[in-house]
Amino acid sequence: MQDAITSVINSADVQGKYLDDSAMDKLKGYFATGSLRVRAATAINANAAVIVKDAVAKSLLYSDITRPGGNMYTTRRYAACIRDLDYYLRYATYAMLAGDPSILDERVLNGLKETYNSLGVPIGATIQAIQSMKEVTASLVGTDAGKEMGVYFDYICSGLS
Ligand SMILES: CCC1=C(C)/C(=C/C2=NC(=C\c3[nH]c(/C=C4\NC(=O)[C@H](C)[C@H]4CC)c(C)c3CCC(=O)O)/C(CCC(=O)O)=C2C)NC1=O
Repeated sequence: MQDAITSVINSADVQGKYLDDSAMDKLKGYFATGSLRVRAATAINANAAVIVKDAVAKSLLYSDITRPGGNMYTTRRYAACIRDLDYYLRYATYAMLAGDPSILDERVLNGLKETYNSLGVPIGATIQAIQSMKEVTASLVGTDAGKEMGVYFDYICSGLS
């Protein structure tokens, strides 16, 4: 896993150079948003279950997916779906704190699409639910932090599609 600091330093080190202006600007941007990130993560941690529940209500509930024949039908599969959404929220929050998406590649997206396809988990509906979490999260944490979280929710969606 990388973060905004290690990724800037690693790429300077590969070239054997001190940090240049653009590298310093990246670091400045990251440090300047530090308290924004911590405040957003605190709000998300305290409201994770509500964020997932509201996102499900907005996107999946009362659709064919929760009826017989749908992939969320039966409490076991419903629970697996809720658990997956909670993974996406938690890992997107880690990535937002780190300011870097690499943790998503390593711990969430690796092999996920293949798993979903082999189990018949609908990817389009999953993406809709993640987009709903993005909206619900933005309304909780405010526009700036919401945009930053949006980067990582979108990253998961493009990794799935
Ligand atoms: C932390 C990294 C990580 C991820 C991401 C993860 C995902 C993941 N989701 C799974 C299943 C599943 N995922 C879903 C999800 C859904 N079905 C729908 O219709 C909805 C659209 C959607 C929720 C948004 C369902 C229903 C299953 C169970 C499928 C089955 O067994 O038939 C499985 C198969 C094994 C299991 O059931 O636990 C994995 C590995 N596991 C991990 O360790």
